[in-house]
Parts: sequence; structure tokens; C-alpha cells
Amino acid sequence: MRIWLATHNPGKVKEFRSLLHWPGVELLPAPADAPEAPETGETFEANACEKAVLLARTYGGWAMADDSGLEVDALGGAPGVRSARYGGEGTTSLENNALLLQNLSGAANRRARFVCVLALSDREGRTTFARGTCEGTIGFERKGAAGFGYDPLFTPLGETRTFGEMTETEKSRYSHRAQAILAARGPFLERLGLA
Ligand code: ITT
Repeated sequence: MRIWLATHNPGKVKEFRSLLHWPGVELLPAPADAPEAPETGETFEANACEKAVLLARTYGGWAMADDSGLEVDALGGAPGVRSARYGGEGTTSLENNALLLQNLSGAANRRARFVCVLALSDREGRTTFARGTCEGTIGFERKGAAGFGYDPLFTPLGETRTFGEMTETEKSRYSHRAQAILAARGPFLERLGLA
């Protein structure tokens, strides 16, 4: 069964390729000229739904989307669903990391979590969801160059290194995306008629 992967983020595509190996499922990267959803929702579920439904309707068949982000307690859950564009439309990860450090300067409470919501949509726009989270803390400077986004700032609970200092396999022991894919396996395979 072929499923479109509704993301334009190469970091996510790389992780899906190594994490998602389900019997009978072949993930196809979204075409480069695939339309981009506006992501105007206030929840990860709403945005994941928007992305998956748009791709499933545009190309027909099944599509899966990932909407994810970082919730920082001292910032009331920001950047949250706005993680990719924290500093404004078109900002880079480096700029977003710098803004986060600036907004957290002086904050003793560094507690945060990564959240990942997966949505699977059929061509009629009927959607199924799965969610994964990863608790951790935000550092005081960037450490490591692996991964993408906020990885160099985030240390999962029980670890001393940031995601930016870990291999992909090490990150996947903790990551919100790995947890979401694990949670999705049963319900999504059932939905696809493969369970
Ligand atoms: P698509 O919408 O095309 O999938 P995107 O990067 O815009 O790509 P999101 O709207 O879901 O995706 O934003 C997620 C942002 O949250 C992402 O750009 C990172 O800044 C951050 N993020 C999510 N997962 C992450 C991870 O595993 N490591 C580091 N940062 C992550």
C-alpha cells in the first residue's frame, strides 16, 4: 500500500525512512510541487489533519502528515504549533534557536517537551490520529550539529546530551516522532486494512 508522506521537511523525511517499516506499507515523499497547507490551526491535530487531507485529496489515495513542535513550560507552551516559524515566516532553525534562548534568558525552569501528531487521511478526508511526546529540558547554548530544528537545545530526561549530540538511532530511543510512529502502528494498519 502506497502512502504519500505530507512533509517538506527533509529532517522529518530522514527520520520516517529509518523509523517506519510496516508490513505492506511504502512511504512516498510528497512531490516537490505539492501544495502547502496554510497550517492555521491552533492544535497539532488540526494542522496534521490539514496537511494529510490536502495531499490525499490532491493526489488521491492515502496520505500521512506529521505536525510537531516544542512546548516550553516557562513560555506557556510556546513555540508549540508555531515552532517552525517562531521568529516569523521563513526564519531559519538557527534564528529560531536564538530567539528561544533569548526568551528563556534568566528562566530557571527549563522544562519542555517535543510533541508529534501523525494524521492518516484517505481520499475523502477521513482522518485517524496518533500522538507521541518526549519530555526534556532546554539548555543555555546550542550543543551538537546532528538532527534538525531545536535538536541542539533539547536534552531528553535521563540523558546528559542534546538530540543534536546523538546519532539518529540514539535520538529514536526517546523521540516524540518514534513514540508517535509506535502508537500509530496498530490503528493505522487497521485503518489501511493491513492488520
Ligand atoms: P512540514 O509542515 O512540511 O512537515 P515543518 O518543519 O513546517 O514541515 P511543522 O509545521 O510540524 O513542520 O513544524 C515542526 C517544527 O518543530 C520543525 O520545523 C522544528 O523546528 C520543530 N521540531 C519538530 N520535531 C523536531 C525534532 O525531532 N527535532 C527538532 N525540532 C523539531
